Amino acid sequence: MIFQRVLSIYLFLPSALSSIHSTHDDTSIDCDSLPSQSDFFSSQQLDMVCHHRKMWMEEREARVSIEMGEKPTRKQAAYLKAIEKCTRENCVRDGVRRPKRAARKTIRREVRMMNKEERRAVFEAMNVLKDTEVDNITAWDLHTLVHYPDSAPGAHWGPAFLPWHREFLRQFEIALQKERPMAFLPYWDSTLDQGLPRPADSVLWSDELLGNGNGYVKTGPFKDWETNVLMPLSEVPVKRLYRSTGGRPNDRLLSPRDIQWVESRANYSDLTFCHDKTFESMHGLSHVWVGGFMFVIRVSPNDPSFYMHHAFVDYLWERFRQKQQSRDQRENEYAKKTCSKLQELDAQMKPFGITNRDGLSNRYTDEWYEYEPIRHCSSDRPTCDSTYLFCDEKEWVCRSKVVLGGNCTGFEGSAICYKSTCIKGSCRLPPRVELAKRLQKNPSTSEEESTRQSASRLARGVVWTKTLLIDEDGMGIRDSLASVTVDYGDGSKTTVYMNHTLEYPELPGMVYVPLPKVHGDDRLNISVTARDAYGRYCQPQCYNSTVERHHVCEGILTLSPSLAHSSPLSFTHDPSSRRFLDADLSVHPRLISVTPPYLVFACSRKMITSGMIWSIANSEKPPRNSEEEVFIRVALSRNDMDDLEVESSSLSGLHSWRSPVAAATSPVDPSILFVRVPNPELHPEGVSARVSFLHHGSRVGCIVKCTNEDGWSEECDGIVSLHQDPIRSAESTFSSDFSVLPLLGWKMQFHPSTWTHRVPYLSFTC
Ligand SMILES: *[C@@H]1O[C@H](CO)[C@@H](O)[C@H](O)[C@H]1NC(C)=O
Ligand SMILES: *[C@@H]1O[C@H](CO)[C@@H](O)[C@H](O)[C@H]1NC(C)=O
Ligand SMILES: *[C@@H]1O[C@H](CO)[C@@H](O)[C@H](O)[C@H]1NC(C)=O
Ligand SMILES: *[C@@H]1O[C@H](CO)[C@@H](O)[C@H](O)[C@H]1NC(C)=O
Ligand SMILES: *[C@@H]1O[C@H](CO)[C@@H](O)[C@H](O)[C@H]1NC(C)=O
Ligand SMILES: *[C@@H]1O[C@H](CO)[C@@H](O)[C@H](O)[C@H]1NC(C)=O
Ligand SMILES: [Cu+2]
Repeated sequence: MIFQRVLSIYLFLPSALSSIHSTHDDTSIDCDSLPSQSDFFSSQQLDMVCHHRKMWMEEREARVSIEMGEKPTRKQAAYLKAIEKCTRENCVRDGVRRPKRAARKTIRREVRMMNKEERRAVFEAMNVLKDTEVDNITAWDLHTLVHYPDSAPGAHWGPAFLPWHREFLRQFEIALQKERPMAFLPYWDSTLDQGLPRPADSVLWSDELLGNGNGYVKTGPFKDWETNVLMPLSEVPVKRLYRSTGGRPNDRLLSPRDIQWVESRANYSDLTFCHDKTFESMHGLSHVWVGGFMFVIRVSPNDPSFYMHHAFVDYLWERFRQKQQSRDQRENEYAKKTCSKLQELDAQMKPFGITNRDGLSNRYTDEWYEYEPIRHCSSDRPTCDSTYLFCDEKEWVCRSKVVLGGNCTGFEGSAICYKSTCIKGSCRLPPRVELAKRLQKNPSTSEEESTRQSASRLARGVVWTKTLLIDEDGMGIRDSLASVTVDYGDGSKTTVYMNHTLEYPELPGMVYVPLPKVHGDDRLNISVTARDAYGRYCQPQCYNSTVERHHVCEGILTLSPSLAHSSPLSFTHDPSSRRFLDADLSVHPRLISVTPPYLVFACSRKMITSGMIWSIANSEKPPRNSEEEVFIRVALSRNDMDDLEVESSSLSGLHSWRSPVAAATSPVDPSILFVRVPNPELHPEGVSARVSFLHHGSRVGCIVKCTNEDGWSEECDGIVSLHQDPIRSAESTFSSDFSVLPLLGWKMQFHPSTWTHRVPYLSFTC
């Protein structure tokens, strides 16, 4: 079989683009008139597929590749052309043919079936492509660019979808093999994950395989991969690999039933889009399930899981070919209805120099590559061939293992847990090992000790900020193995652990984080990361005060004394006041509120919204105060009078209190006194007290001012009224907690330079 060469047409050349507009006979898409019934999809899923299709068509019209540079440079075009040429010649290195016949054919294995060397070769090759720049664009990104709709207008939504991606994948595989001859394209059989209690807990999304799936990819072989395009549909600019595996409740992966359907189609027409929406739409499920870059067709090859998922789709197509078609049919049978001219059998497979028909060639799997099937287990052989898989003896199938901390409900007693054991529905370490771990982290890494460890870094002083770790159910984590690590950027790090002894207004899940004090023009970037009790990556979210919401961020804090250059987080140098960070103590005790810290961590595999974060804070209510007495603040400026005493007496005559002024003065502010009065919580009718000053037993005449709610002050008689109902209380800040008193009146939310202070109701000048 001879490949037709269509000459001189390559990526983004005007000639390639000009034909688009005459061939889009299929772009008016009405997502409201979809077939309502489908054996496979819910109506939401059908709707989603339709909108993806629409988006892709619109992007094709808009020629979005301009965001990556309008035209490939000569060098970039040459790179891609060389790969394509090499693909036809099945070469390993430029012009070098594979040495032995036996070594010519590539075996594609499931990603969990690779051995250590293969994993290393594949992941290294992928990283080389990511690190190799061709005129300022990485080789990896050039492949992604080929997948853009204006480059590949016929790659989706029609019968050419399968052959186009077959060719695209093989070119990519050649690119890998040029870097590491042993490499191949692994496939991701998502049916291995689909039957798990929670597929996002699969070991696939762990350090050893594809890295974490919750948010920025910060673990595994692709961690911190940069993309040269912003992630679409994101509220915040994301330019690194990003996922949200299983983040939305209605998404699913491919099921054995889907596979059966594919394998049982009578002919190619029945498999492809125009006659049946199922296969191409089905493949979209995994895209959407992974989320992030995978969510949008155009940019999905940014995520290596794209290639592995598509290799599975290609494998399923091959299974259909082997089962339902003769050799001749495989190369010639095509869809009767082609949806668009670009999808026709003999149309050019843009941007490649071959036709769609060439993509049906038997050569791909006769000569170039084949798929190694997964051997499922049986009662005779109740094992699977990978440490990442286990045998589900209820159904005699192999499934993916689940990571430590993952959900294994219903699989107790099986080998479902990777390097751990299924205990009460979750993968845990054996109790003895876990206990040892808990003991081991203490005391060498307790807060005090670890702070001392990075003493050099923190020599100039420590400030404390709060952070919050949120679990699967949107609640604060309480496990003392959960930790936060601060990287000071100079090689020193501190790890602090969760302390589950909490006192209001400390939120459950809260951890204090030590940060270096900054002075003058200092500006420091500090990276903060968190792990849950099982060591799993937690995705940081930062508060944006403009939109008053938390958004995904990279967990980098910029510290500076000036607000303009600082992350707007609250901090204090005083360990005894850090408890009140993010609290508003300028209001009536019943109205005291806590905001979530600037930096929080979603350790969940589900989406954690800003609303959920705020509801954790809002659900914490101040405890009711049942002490007999409370303190109010009184401001006093005096003209050198020693031996002054302060007195308060309730108007009901039942209570009176007297103290030397010196003993009642605030330790931090000499102009403030703390004066004892009855607790209004215990007196529903309210409390009124007169405050006055005495010198050697006789009352001193002072000028008294009363400052009301909105800051207006006027002369008054020194009587203050307190009430449990905030609107009936003249003085609204009072407490019986000694540790709060110096902070009473302060609203300690966000950056300290924006904290506000409320003056006491009573001010005396004596
Ligand atoms: C690559 O980027 C550098 C710096 O932005 C620029 O000077 C150079 O012209 C670019 N090269 C090409 C081929 O675009
Ligand atoms: C684990 O998954 C099962 C089934 O999906 C679910 O009912 C259960 O609530 C999950 N357990 C936990 C701890 O999330
Ligand atoms: C494909 O198979 C279906 C169902 O068996 C049949 O109705 C249809 O005519 C076939 N199409 C072609 C092109 O053979
Ligand atoms: C945990 O917090 C409590 C109350 O704030 C404190 O007394 C205790 O020392 C803390 N424990 C550790 C290990 O830091
Ligand atoms: C800190 O990060 C900001 C924003 O990412 C960056 O603009 C700045 O240059 C960094 N500063 C230092 C000292 O690294
Ligand atoms: C906060 O959100 C606004 C509006 O989306 C955005 O313009 C701004 O850049 C964001 N600020 C930060 C620090 O991310
Ligand atoms: Cu695609």
